Amino acid sequence: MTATISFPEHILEQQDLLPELKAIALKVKNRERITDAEGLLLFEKAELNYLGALANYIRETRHGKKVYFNRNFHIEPTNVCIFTCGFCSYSRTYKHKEDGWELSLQQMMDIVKKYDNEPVTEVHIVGGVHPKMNLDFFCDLLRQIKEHRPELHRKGFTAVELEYMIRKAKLTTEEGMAKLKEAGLQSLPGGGAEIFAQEVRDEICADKVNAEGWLKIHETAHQLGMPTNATMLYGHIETYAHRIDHMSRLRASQDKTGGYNCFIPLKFRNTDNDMAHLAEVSVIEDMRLYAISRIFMDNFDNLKAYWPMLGRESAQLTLEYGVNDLDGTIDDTTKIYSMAGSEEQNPSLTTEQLCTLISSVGKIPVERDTVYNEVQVYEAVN
Ligand code: V47
Ligand code: SF4
Repeated sequence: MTATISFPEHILEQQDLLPELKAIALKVKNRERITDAEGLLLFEKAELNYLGALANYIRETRHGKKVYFNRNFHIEPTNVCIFTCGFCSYSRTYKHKEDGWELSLQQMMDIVKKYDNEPVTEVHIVGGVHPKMNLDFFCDLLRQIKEHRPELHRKGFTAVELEYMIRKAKLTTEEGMAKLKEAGLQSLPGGGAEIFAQEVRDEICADKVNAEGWLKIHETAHQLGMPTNATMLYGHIETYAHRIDHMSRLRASQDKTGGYNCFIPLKFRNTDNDMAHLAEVSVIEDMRLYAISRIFMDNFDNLKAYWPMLGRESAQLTLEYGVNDLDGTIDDTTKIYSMAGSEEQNPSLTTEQLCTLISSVGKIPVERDTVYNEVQVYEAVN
């Protein structure tokens, strides 16, 4: 969608604006891509009001006042995990599996059936990497969900879970992904990307799939016709240069395949994990990051703020900094953020509450499906 939006000329008229920042603003005005060095400069030198004006301009030229959300629910098959990411508050090792949960197929189908009369359009399946839950088990789950409710979109498994289950099944990435697709998988969530730079991964998630492996899984999904999301875990030990490197690799991957639906920056939360000694970044840093993501990731149409993790008020604020998607009206079916210290202990918003959150800041709530087809526009909610 292209609305007629005027460029915020006042930015260019600021007396004390650095010439390099003026050049970036002109690039945005002319719809030109900014370089990695310019992205870095934004992190180092740009003020919030400058970033917000540019990001909001881009957002409005693409989406007008529309803000998307989705009606979905989560299945978290297990929090038992063979990996030991330092930021994870959610997983339990196999040795301590009695402290965690392991759902059977029947229990997961009971969750699906709980939503039988609800107008949800998506199930999001994500969890730990359990050594005994294998590819065939998840193919059975996908088949059963598809058989029970064929129109419910099945989005599932991070590249970390997928890489492990496919390797264990002794299949190539292409074979494994094709098998999952055949069983009913339709798209992938964006988790597991963290920060791509290996020196950061060595410190925060040394033992799981690396950047190349993550990108390979996603690009293979795209080749098979399955869209995916992409995340970035920010606000821990990474530098601004690491963030730009991460976003730049995703931007290049999107140039190659065009298969990413959206970019989702995830704010590191520091409760009950091995990185709890790190302070969380400020709300201003959050907003700067969202705005820079909108400016830098020029080939990602959708920028998502995941409200169960950010908190609903910060998520609402991101709508002025380039964000056009607030994920879902999810029930309290995800534990990943409440266990990591998000203020959202039981993340749940009704459609009405989510619409009010969006319309109270002058935006138009639009329910979307997983692949961003509009389901319903809520023009009149206040
Ligand atoms: O990869 C784990 C993150 C991700 C913490 O695609 C943490 O629609 C902050 O990717 N603080 C998994 N973040 C969840 C995920 C996701 C969530 C919602 C929507 C979608 C989507 C994807 O959660 C992990 C990691 O980056 N995470 N622990 C933490 N303490
Ligand atoms: Fe396991 Fe994912 Fe937690 Fe890492 S973030 S320990 S892969 S559940």
